[in-house]
Amino acid sequence: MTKSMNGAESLVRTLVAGDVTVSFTNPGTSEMHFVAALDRVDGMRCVLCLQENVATGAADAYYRMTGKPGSTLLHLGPGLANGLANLHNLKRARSGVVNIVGEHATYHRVYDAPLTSDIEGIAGTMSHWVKTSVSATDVAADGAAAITAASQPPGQIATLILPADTAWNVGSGPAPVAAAAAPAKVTEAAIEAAAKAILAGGKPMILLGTDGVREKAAALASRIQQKTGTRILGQTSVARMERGAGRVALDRLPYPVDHALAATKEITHLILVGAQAPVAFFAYPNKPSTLYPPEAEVVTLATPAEDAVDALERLAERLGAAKTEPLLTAPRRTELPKGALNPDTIAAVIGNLMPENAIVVDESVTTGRGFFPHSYGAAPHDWLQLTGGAIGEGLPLAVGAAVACPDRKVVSLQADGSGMYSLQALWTMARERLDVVVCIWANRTYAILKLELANVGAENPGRKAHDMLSLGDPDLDWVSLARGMGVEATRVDTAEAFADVFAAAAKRKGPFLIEVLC
Ligand SMILES: Cc1ncc(C[n+]2csc(CCOP(=O)(O)OP(=O)(O)O)c2C)c(N)n1
Ligand SMILES: [Mg+2]
Repeated sequence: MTKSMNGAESLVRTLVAGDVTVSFTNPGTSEMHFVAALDRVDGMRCVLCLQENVATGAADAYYRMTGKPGSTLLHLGPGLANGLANLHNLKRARSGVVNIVGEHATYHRVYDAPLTSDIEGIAGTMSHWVKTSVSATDVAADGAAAITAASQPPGQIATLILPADTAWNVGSGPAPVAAAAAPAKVTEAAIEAAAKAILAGGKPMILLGTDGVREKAAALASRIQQKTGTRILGQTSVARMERGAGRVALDRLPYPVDHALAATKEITHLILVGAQAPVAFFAYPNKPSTLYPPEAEVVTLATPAEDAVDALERLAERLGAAKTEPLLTAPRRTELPKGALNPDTIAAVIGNLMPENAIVVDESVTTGRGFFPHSYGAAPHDWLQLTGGAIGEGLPLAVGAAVACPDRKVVSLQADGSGMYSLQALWTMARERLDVVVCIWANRTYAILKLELANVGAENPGRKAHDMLSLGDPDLDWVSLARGMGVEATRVDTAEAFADVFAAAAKRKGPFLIEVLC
């Protein structure tokens, strides 16, 4: 007699058939049938993460690098809750993911067992699509609907809640997955409005969001800039930028309010391509919330859900810029620096030694403010950033990028305070032999918050306030933390030593951590 397929296996087969081929997992009892099914089905890579925020952050980078959703496996409400901060970042990156969250068996919920919670309520805060399966025969179809929802442009969070009995009872077998819609094309009216703004005789600026800073879109924007003099800029945080030699040397709107206001001071027309009209991360006494002149006209050429490349192509055509050459950066290596380690010498080392086709994951916070100029002409690379301001995503993003692109070197540029939120990612790097070089900026402080304390106008902060912003006493020992999770590591305190160790780490395969005292 052939055994019939249970709900869990029907779901896993649906996921694989729907091209969801990776699961970042942290399972518990309620997910055991799903775990067993993973074993029976070929084609699903399972990556164990030792904290759920590692799983959700990894799923974010996986989408950014492949353009398709991966999945997570999380344990009831508390497991999902642990992953929420990076789901927030994932949402701000406009990535897609299918979260599978285990739940008590349908008949067990009335007993209010200790792990019972309002999972739909928790999921709803960070999901575009939430469903609890009601029976084993529905699970596969629900999974198929979740994949379609997650793949909706520009990427969505779909959370499927799986009661244990819907996993273990007899299921339907795999369900077909409907294709997601392609990104919509913008209207002719949007092209015309953008063209009018650019030709109005003022000082227009094109602000590029994630889809606008990718190689092809940025080159089109550069053609328009070269033809019309329109300034082009990336928004402050973008999910993925393609940079380096042979590409457009784009800058981003700076994070500090005064710098951002200086960058947009004279703008008369702001043309948005997959970007939001810029606002300050926080309010500060006597400073504006919006980061462009109030009288400037804001025109949306393309929303994040629309096709940015098509929109820029049509706009370039409309402006007679289709054949204008874009301004691409020549290869240029900055000098290798000597002496003390500081943000400038660190940036010079990274720019000079950038591995070819690397994926840079940047959660450098204060140390990284001025990194860009040193790598305009570096070997071509991708640059992933923190998009939602919830620190603790850098190391998980490095895991997801390395899983997505096993043939590329991942360079993780990591502030120390932010790194401590999810350092369990190091263990997954070792377990999966991921090709990541992690550089920790060990300034042993929450440097940014010291600046913010002054910015918000806090009066005479004393010892207690400063203690809340210092990471000393005891100093974190990143070399031991890494070794304790199976990652080789070393510490450097000069620019020469950093360059030597980084160059060697870039050449070898597998995870390596450099604690950079700065
Ligand atoms: C989830 C989350 N918790 C807390 C904060 C507040 N916060 C912003 S920056 C920061 C400290 C960052 O310090 P570090 O990563 O060492 O960067 P540095 O400024 O020293 O370069 C904190 C705690 C946040 N943004 N997100
Ligand atoms: Mg720090």
